[in-house]
Amino acid sequence: MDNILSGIKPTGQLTLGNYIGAIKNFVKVQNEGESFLFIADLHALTLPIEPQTLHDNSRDIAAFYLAAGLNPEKANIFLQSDVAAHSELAIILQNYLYMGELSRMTQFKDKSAKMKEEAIGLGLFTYPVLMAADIVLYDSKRIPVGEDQVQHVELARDLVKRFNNRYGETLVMPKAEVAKVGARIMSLSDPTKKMSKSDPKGDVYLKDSVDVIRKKIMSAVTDMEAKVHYDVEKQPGVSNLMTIMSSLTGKSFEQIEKEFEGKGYGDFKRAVADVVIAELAPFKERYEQIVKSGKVDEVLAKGAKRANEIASKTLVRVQKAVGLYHK
Ligand code: AQP
Repeated sequence: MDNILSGIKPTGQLTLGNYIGAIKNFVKVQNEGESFLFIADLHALTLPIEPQTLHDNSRDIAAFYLAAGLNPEKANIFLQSDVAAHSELAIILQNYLYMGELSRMTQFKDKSAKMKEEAIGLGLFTYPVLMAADIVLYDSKRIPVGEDQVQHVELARDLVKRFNNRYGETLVMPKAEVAKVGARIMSLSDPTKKMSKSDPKGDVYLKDSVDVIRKKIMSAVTDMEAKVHYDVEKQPGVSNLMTIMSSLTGKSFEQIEKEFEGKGYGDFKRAVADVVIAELAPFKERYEQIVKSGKVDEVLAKGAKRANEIASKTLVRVQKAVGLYHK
């Protein structure tokens, strides 16, 4: 069985996009191999964040992992910063990726677009190097991610090929796994943009109350076509709501179109809100119980112990390959 790896940056509150594009799939695959599902707290430092916020968000994500159904007896849940090998390996691997490649990364271009060059942190630029280290440390072949992270996984694949060509078979080749539906949930207020934690306009947060979720979905941007039809170009808002419904119910776009034939957007949005609330409400209750139980730190410690065991072996393998390790 192949190892599975993925992570989430604790840069803000988790969104419905993070849930559909990532967490829901983590739960699905957790029994299909050993999984390493970490909280990417080092990655969260690539843009300014308050220390307390980073600390609280990190534990919060772990609690949401558990609330979503990740079983800590099977999945290794840990903080990236609890495994020093992530940083050590990144320092080595940065020599096998190039400035040109990193400057072509969409995430870097998007996030640095409005910044003055002098203010762009090096960490934002070298993000994919650390992400490549995250991936290869656990010999993981399967990387379940949303669409926006596929480019980084592709770069990690290039790096593995390059490294293995130079030093012999040392690193395992990873592959991104993207859900057929829901790999890119769009903002409710601007459906041409991705729903993002750091862009609160148009987000549904996993922590939102039932009333807030309903209100946000009822005021989602739609169009003048007045028909529930999947067409990302002409009807991006409606298509996004259909994607949300489809990924949470398993209904196809055709089924949804049929179900709402002749009905208005009000009826459709109410039904989407019902589906989202039905998925998230029980989840929120579990989350609150988990936070109260104080179990999160224990789960993180257990996950870090196992992660360190595997990661340190890979690190030594890489150190030996490049000629660093002499013991
Ligand atoms: N809108 C989305 N639709 C589907 N999947 C998504 N993911 C994020 N947004 C969507 C997936 O969630 C996982 C964790 O993402 P991340 O926290 O590591 O970083 P991100 O991709 O940059 O997510 P955000 O929410 O947009 O964070 P910020 O605002 O801090 O940059 C990944 O698998 C991602 O694909």
